[in-house]
Amino acid sequence: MLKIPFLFLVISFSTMAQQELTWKLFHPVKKTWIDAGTHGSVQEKLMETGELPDPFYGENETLFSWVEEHQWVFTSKWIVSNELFSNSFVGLEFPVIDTYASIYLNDSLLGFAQNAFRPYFFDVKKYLKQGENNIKVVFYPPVLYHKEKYEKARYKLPAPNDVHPIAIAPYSRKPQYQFGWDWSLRMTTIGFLKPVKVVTYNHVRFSGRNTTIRNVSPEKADISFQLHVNTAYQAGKIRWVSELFGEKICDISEKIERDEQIEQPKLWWPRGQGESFLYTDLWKIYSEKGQLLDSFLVKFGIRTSELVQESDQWGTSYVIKVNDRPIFCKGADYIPQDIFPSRVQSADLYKMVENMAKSNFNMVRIWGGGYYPDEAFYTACDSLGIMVWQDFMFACAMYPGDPDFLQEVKEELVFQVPRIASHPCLVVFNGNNEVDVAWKNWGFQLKYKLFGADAREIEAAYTRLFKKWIPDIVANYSAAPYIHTSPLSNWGKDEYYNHGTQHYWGVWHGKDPLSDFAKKIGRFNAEYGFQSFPEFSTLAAFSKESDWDLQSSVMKHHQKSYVGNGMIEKHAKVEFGVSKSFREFVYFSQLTQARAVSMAVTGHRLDAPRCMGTLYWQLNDCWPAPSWSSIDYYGNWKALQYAIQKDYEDVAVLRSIDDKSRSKYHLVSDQIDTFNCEGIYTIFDLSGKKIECNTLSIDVKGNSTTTICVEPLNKKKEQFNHVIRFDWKTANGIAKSRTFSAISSPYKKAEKADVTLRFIGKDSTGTDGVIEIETRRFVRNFWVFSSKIGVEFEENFLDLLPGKHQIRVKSVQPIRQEDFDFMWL
Ligand code: BMA
Repeated sequence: MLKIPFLFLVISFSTMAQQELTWKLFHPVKKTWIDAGTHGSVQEKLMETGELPDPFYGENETLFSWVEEHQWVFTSKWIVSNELFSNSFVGLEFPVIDTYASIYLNDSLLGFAQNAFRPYFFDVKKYLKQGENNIKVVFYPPVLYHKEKYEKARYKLPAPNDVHPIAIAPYSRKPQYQFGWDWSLRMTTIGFLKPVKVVTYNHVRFSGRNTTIRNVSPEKADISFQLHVNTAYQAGKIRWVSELFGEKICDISEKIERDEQIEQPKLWWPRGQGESFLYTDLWKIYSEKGQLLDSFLVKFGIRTSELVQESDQWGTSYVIKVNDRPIFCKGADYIPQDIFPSRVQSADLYKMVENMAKSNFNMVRIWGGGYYPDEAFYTACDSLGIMVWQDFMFACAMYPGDPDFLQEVKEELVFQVPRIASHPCLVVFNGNNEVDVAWKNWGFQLKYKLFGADAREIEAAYTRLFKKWIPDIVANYSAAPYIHTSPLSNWGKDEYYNHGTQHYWGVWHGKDPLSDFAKKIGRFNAEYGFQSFPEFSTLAAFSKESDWDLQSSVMKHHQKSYVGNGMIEKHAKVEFGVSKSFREFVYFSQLTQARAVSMAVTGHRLDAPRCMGTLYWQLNDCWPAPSWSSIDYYGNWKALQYAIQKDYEDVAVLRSIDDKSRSKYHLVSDQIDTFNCEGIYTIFDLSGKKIECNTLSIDVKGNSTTTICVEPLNKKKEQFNHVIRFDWKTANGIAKSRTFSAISSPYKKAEKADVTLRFIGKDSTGTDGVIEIETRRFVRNFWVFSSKIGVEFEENFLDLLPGKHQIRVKSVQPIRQEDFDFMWL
């Protein structure tokens, strides 16, 4: 059992002067110069000039492939004033260089970059002159850079997601999804993904900081704060003034440390378990002569985190404990929010985490084929109480184990581990996504002809990297628990579901029926999911209505999974019948996905404490396309997201289907305290007539399930089409409600004329308002959507009895009644 003490985060108000460089980009084919601003990839620059179109539209992706066949040169003219030159130190800070690049200043080589997962910094004063200076950065696209090595290699490292014939993704410390994935286009971006800064300073430069808790008890927490000084520094002392802890004189060294205590610490808790409390401190750092060198606004949280993997009556547990309390983890897998990382802003990251909190998540898994998110992501998770399971950036391929590669990984992790582990949200690090399971089960040996010494070399590289090198770095730079891979157990045989983490892919990648989502339950389900199509405004953003056909080349192009759209069709047909149009297919696809994942979540929650976690695949998208996401590229919630919001309630009503096909309704709590849950459940026939009303008064124990009722529900024990609504109160007295319909025989469906929709705008801009639906008959899974992108509905996909109903809506742009349309089953 591993325990991690605590963490934290810092916002810096640096007193060092900074300036951003602006770039020109040389077009290697046209031999012309392009204004390239402060940052953004070559591909984005070519889109800005109009040379290349939106890669998301139609099949435009294919027009981008030539870009990675050329070297690209960025230059910047930098006028160095006398004043700037008079500083003792001048540095160049490159937060993200993507990826292989030689960096020159006035023709002197400053260095070579080869890792997009860590920043680069160069002290450059000795190369500078007053007046005009020239910076040149030559980028070598990954395929060009590794081609020779790849072709000469004794064997090819398996990288099944890399769609290029020269599949070099595993050699490259660059986001793996950009080489192609089963939900992503290929776009190997080249350039500076963040602005390059000139930094001047005259004393020490603080390049990072982190915090570790040594011990936590109800009486006190021992905390250690570190400031990193990792470029030229002068001997001497600094005065470190903290608003919380007072002042301290420290010797300057590469890592300046101070140990502090907090009496009766207020703990940080994940959402739903208590307050996600953060301490705030202000640090001011002075030189011996009293000059202010830097200041930091620091927020930190105190908690312990532990991963329990023990033999038990079922097999091997996988339980996350926070502050000694086992937590049932609920959430999803998060992938990069854009194929162009430079486009993702802090506000987008915040919005994504806010979506998680709104949907009652308490955990997110940052999946290993993307990149390490910016501070804004973790800061949002800290404040909204979302636990982070952090993968390191390795996925579904075999990786090298040579010293150069290991050294690069070390440079990356020495930067990333303390940064991420300093946030209270971080609860576990994971070495890779599906590397171990792939080697053991995906037939790599046959496909890539890897036997004997070659196979042994690959296995040794795995052990060296994921079982020795990375865990040593994690232990040196944090106190976080670590697992070498996920899943720890493959899907397939019954016994496999009894051990550790599980990625259940038996429905999508196998032949299992949809109902198996409720049955194949791992001890901690870190991936499982089903694809759907995004809504019409999203489809319209990348295709013409004439492409709205599963056989059109555009729809086929956007479907990146080898399994294909046929799998969606197959299950949608079983669940909802043959769709009469493409639009209906889109709707059915979302309903099928919601049903599939909901069934799984219900199974997982009812199985606690045997099962202690559920993370569905996948939360979001990096471009508009059919995929496993519950929120599409433009932020629209699919049917699944609305279902998850209800399924993940801390005290939820869930429906399961038993062996006799009867519906069972359960009250499920992941709260720690026992409380009396009061409520009612009401049964209506489809005309809206109340048939029965029953009171609920249940002593809900911590982490428990109580079955409320089983079909047939009414006192006469009759089976009939009905709607059942549960209204209950949480421990804090918050009113909750959930409605289900149970349809066992044909009924007269509503026609177009039976349903009217009215939008009542709340204010003059029309960005906020209410949708009023009036229906004369029962409508099932009523879906209202907008032709405009960015409209948020408070609820959707509802079962509505005859009468008037209201749904609150919000939009980023003005909306009118004509923008809305709807459909139902
Ligand atoms: C898992 C993930 C991803 C993939 C998904 C769907 O393997 O880790 O690699 O996109 O399944 O196939």
